[in-house]
Amino acid sequence: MADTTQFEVAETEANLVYSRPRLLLDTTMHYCPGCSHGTVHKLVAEAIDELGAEDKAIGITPVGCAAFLYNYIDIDWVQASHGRAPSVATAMKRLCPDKLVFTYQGDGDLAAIGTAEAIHAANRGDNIAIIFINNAIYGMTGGQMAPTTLLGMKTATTPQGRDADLNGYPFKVANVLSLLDGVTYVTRQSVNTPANVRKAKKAIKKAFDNSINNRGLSFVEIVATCNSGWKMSPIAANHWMEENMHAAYPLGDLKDLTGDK
Ligand SMILES: Cc1ncc(C[n+]2csc(CCOP(=O)(O)OP(=O)(O)O)c2C)c(N)n1
Ligand code: SF4
Repeated sequence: MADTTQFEVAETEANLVYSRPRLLLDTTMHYCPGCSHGTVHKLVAEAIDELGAEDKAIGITPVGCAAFLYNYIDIDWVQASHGRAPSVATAMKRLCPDKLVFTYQGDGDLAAIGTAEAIHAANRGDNIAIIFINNAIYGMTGGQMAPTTLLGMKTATTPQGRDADLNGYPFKVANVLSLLDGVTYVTRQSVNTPANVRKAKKAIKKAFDNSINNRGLSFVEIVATCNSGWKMSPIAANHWMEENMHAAYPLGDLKDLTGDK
């Protein structure tokens, strides 16, 4: 008699087009529906798994909405307070040079309170990867202006829109870091379409591979949505990002000294 159970399993596997990344824990995420963080977490988990780096990976988590990232991906983590993630990553990488060491930081964490740490880690050329989520706002603390907030953009602290005379200009972190000698790979990606999700994953994987192989500092900016902070539906936020954020922060590689390695 045919083993119908075996047949059903085989048929299910043949039809499988999508499954939860192996390293992504089966935990409900705390993010608002539509937030980019969840998508990028998935890419981080897949990239580590595909590199076979599960036992090598050490992630450094930020303050901000992604502070609980350590609850979602099954690797080793260190939680760093207020912008200090690149300094903690520097220490981890120098103590464990064969590891994949990366930070995951928002624009408030990296480009405001942690500007010095990011710039000096980059200038030292520490062999770490930085994943930078630029959603142009402080999501966790209630939607205040971030250094990357666009001119004219309304936030809790710029209710009339960001004014250059009063608030300065959007801080183009990737452009600044790409000028530094210790930085070997700088790219700006987004997760607004399936094609861009695939490109973002490729960039994250390359940055992680650079860290494992000690090829200098890699910086992957992901231009992202914060639909709650922007007070939009997820779909409207995606459109708004495409029209406004991608114009101010064009996607693509800004620097690549590591080639196709
Ligand atoms: C009043 C106040 N100022 C500063 C902080 C420190 N802080 C914690 S989260 C955060 C903003 C994080 O924003 P971002 O890094 O852009 O991450 P997001 O939440 O948007 O992902 C800040 C400034 C705080 N908790 N409260
Ligand atoms: S507040 Fe913004 S960044 Fe935070 S989880 Fe919600 S959508 Fe995401």
